[in-house]
Amino acid sequence: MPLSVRPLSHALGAEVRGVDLAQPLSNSEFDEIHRTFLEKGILLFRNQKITREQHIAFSRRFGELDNHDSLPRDRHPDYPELLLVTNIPEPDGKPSASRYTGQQWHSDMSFTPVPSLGSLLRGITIPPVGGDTMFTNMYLAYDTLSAGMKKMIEGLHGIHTGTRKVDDPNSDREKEQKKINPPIAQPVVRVHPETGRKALYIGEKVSCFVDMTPEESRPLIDYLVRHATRPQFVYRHQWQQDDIILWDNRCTMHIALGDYQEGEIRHLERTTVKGTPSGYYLQ
Ligand SMILES: O=C(O)CCC(=O)C(=O)O
Repeated sequence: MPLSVRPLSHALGAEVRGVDLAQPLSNSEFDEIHRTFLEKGILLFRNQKITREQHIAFSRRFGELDNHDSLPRDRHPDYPELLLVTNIPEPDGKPSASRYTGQQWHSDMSFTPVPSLGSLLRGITIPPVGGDTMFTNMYLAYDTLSAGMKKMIEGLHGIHTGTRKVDDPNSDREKEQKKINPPIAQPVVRVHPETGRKALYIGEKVSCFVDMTPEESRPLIDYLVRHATRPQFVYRHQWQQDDIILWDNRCTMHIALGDYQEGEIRHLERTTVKGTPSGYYLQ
């Protein structure tokens, strides 16, 4: 079956059909996938019965992979290129360290000096109802701001942290995150290195703007997140087993909704493609 593409929503996303990621892809197939990725921001591949090695090999075609040194508790013990997003308890019976992953609007690795280019998340065990992920288009978010707001945010830098909104702030994981990933500043407007388009770079991991107080920053952070996540900019994904979603972290944000029954297993695995440097540590 030849490769074909179907839009997922008005704002962003496409399903790519006619591709079996267990088989080697030709350069022309990959080029078409890559072009669609840059155009649509997220790609869905359904029904991909692939191994961990094949997941990693396909991801490598997009660039160098992260070994997740900034998230050591969440990576797969045998495959550092794989990040676990799971609520399956640890072998010693403790709750999974990654059970709350992504439950706030964010772009991956924004809390590191080299945020991610893109991520590929594979749905392995999906709850019978819910466990959805939402994605939003940060080009649209930027383009639809007024000229005055664009001018105001042009030189602003947001301070990103690695901590989670939904977690116990005193958990060992959160304490470790604060140590490994000190706050980092990132421009609020970034130019996508491949498309040349400007995208808003904000999210719920931003605590404050550089040279502004938290009180001054908060209303603007809240406004920009609310604006960026307007329903018309969003695609909501209902997972099926063996889905793979690839998203471009340079022009989208996403959130795991956590909308499923406690006790149901939800297990996904993610590779993270390294991006280009844009962040700097604060003195
Ligand atoms: O579990 C999900 O739906 C999304 C996970 C996530 O936010 C991430 O991998 O960055």
